[in-house]
Amino acid sequence: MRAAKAAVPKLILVGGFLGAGKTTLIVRASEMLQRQGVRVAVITNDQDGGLVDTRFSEANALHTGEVAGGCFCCRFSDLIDAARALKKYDPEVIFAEPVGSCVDLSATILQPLKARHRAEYEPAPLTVLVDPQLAASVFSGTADKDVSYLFRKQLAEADLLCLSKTDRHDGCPELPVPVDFQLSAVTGQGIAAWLEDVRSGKRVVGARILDLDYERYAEAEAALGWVNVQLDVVLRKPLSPALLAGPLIDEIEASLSSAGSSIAHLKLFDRCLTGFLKVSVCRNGAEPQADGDLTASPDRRHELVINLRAVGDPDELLSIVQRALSRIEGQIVVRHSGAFRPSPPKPQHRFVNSVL
Ligand SMILES: Nc1nc2c(ncn2[C@@H]2O[C@H](COP(=O)(O)OP(=O)(O)O)[C@@H](O)[C@H]2O)c(=O)[nH]1
Ligand SMILES: [Mg+2]
Repeated sequence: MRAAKAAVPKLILVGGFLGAGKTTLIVRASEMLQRQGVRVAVITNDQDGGLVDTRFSEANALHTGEVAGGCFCCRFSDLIDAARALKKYDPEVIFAEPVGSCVDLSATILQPLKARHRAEYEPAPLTVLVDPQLAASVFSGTADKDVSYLFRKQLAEADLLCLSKTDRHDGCPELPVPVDFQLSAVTGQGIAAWLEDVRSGKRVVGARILDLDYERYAEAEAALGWVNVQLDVVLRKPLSPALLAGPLIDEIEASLSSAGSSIAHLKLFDRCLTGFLKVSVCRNGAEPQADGDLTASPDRRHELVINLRAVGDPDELLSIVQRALSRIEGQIVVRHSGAFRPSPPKPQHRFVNSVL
């Protein structure tokens, strides 16, 4: 008699453009699963270190691994290592969030997982999350051309297409592909149904493989400037995270807008002993949205992480961030500072056909 096959963790990749709501959805979905007794872990990803997403996931008490310094496709073996490092928590579900400018995840992540790692992980269908406002600007022709290119490619390879932030929008924008779920991480709408579907094993995983021109893809990614900064701050006078992070994000947003730099995602994480807060803006002129503890008491010591992705020169973007930081009254120790354009993607593996 054959021994029953041990259950392996479900690896759920949640893709979608910068600011679509991937981290927020993962945190909310993780809370829902944990309430049902399901063990969950998260893997974040970025081209650089100093990640808001990692700190936010950890602050929400989730077991969190990180692949930093390159996207999952270029660092596939780091993704596997990160998943293995999480095994000590015996997760039943691992959410993995690829870099928001990444495409070709089916060919470079899902197929290699199916072909080589099925005994360890069960990949779920590729979820692509879509911000309705970005979708509307792409399909009305008003979005940046490189952003539109990446966005359309992401849409084209989705196994499951989900619309995010439905609490803020009435109805569904016209999309060239059908929407599977309409989700809100604020009200929880649609999340249970999405989780049931994505965990069911009923859908083909990585059913679509893109026909992708890597030069054009590299050019579109390189149009974006990337800034990651991580600091320890000791304020002269105590402030709550809301009163430190709020004015900072307002000032950075205003400077980017007056410099004519189109924001893809500007996010700021602030943690002190009294609480934590993430504030973020996904387009110029938008009101910052906050997740975390808005009522935390003032404190002098803060850990600040700022991640900015915007169309523009990375050094100019970094100066804008530094100018805003220079107005903080207190001592600052810089733990990490990076400003660059993403380098051309060179996937470790690339399958041209879907693996059965
Ligand atoms: N109103 C609303 N805002 C959301 C929702 N999901 C995410 N957001 C906001 O959208 C911004 C970007 O979310 P985030 O999860 O960081 O996006 P990511 O870059 O795709 O991981 C944050 O300010 C979130 O608060 C949602 O369902 N409703
Ligand atoms: Mg994120």
